[in-house]
Amino acid sequence: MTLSLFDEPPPRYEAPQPIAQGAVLLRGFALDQGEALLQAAQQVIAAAPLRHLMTPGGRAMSVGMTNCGALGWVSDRTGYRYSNTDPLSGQPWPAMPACLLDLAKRAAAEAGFGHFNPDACLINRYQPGARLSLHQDRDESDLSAPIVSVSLGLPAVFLFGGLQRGDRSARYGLAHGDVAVWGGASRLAFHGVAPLADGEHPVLGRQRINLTFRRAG
Ligand code: MD3
Ligand code: FE
Repeated sequence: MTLSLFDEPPPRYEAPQPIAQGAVLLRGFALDQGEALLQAAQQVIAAAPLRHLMTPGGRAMSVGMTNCGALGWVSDRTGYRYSNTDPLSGQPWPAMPACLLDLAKRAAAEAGFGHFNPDACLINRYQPGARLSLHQDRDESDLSAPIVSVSLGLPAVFLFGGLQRGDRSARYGLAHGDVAVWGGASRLAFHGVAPLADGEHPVLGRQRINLTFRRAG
């Protein structure tokens, strides 16, 4: 029998893969809902457009961002914070679509974090070349809650470091449908995303969208 690429079963979710204390990869966990998640994200983006936020240092971020949920992460010359309104419109952020909230809760539970109730979902849009330099997520008031991240579209190289900026970082490929959960001892780990390589995703084209769910308030 000849085995060709075309005979391989399509990728699907199998099992949680622990990568560090409190950090779990759920490869393919969102695959069967990719279309619904994308539609929900597009609805949010239509109401609260992606924008390149200014860092406190005065540079525009290469990643386009927006939010849904009660709180949204924003950055400007005065610093980083969560806001209950979109600074572009002065209006509350769009509500978190039920399919997004549901996926985040199920992923957290699958990774061993029950009772996750996110009030913020940051939507990151990467075009080729966009990157996120090494940082910690520490603007949330409840650091005992994990962060759930969902990757859609082009694959990215995710950098996962330690609790000190100088710690060596490991690299993980994150593909369409992959979900990661970061809590416990990994909650304050430094992390980032390498510049996005160009490519064409069958559904999303030349971009990657990442959704991160947080308990911010
Ligand atoms: C590890 N986003 O929005 S998600 C961010 O792919 C962010 O857009 C990246 O980092 C992205 O802040 C990575 C994965 C992630 C999110 C939060 C973490 C990994 C984390 C918090 C602690 C440790
Ligand atoms: Fe982060």
